[in-house]
Amino acid sequence: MITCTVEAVLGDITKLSVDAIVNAANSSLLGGGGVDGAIHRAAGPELLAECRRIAEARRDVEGGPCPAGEAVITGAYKLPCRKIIHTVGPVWYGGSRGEPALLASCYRNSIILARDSACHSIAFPNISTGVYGYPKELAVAVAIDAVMETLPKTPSITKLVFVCFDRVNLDLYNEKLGIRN
Ligand code: AR6
Repeated sequence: MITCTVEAVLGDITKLSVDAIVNAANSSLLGGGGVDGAIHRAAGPELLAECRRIAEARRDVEGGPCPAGEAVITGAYKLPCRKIIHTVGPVWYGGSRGEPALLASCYRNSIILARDSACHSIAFPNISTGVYGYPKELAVAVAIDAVMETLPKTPSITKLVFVCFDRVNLDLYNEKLGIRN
């Protein structure tokens, strides 16, 4: 049974006052464009300093510091949320390189990390659907399925938000979540 509210909203994830927001990072953990750039700009330079320390500590991880599908957690500094979970989505190569399983891992591992860090609410961007080129419609299905499979194991998570940056993604999420507007 799922005791968690799951909803999709249109907006900028850096503005949310949830316990944890998720960043669509790259495996260096050292920032980039898209939502990653927006989060680092809004959080301030201390975020990059913490990411550097984590990356240094994980430099021997194969495919690291943070391989696709994995997640790490940091403070949120100037953001209104408490924590930032940095996960690395797969680059879309056409779907034959394990992209769906890696994308599902991002959602699963982020939720588990949130639970283990006493976060009760979590907000996700549409991981991999920007620079990494994952087709939006396919990514929505993977994201919602992964979340619905994980939430029964994490009852302390009571609110999960999919933050869409564009109307196309919002409509896809609402359709799959069964909400019409
Ligand atoms: N709030 C919510 N969603 C956003 C925001 C925002 N402020 N800004 C962009 N998006 P992307 P990826 C949406 O490219 O595909 C970075 O350089 C955007 O419209 O940010 O996983 C990293 O360092 C899209 O729907 O992430 C990596 O190198 C979604 O966020 C690489 O991009 C994801 O787009 C990761 O690529």
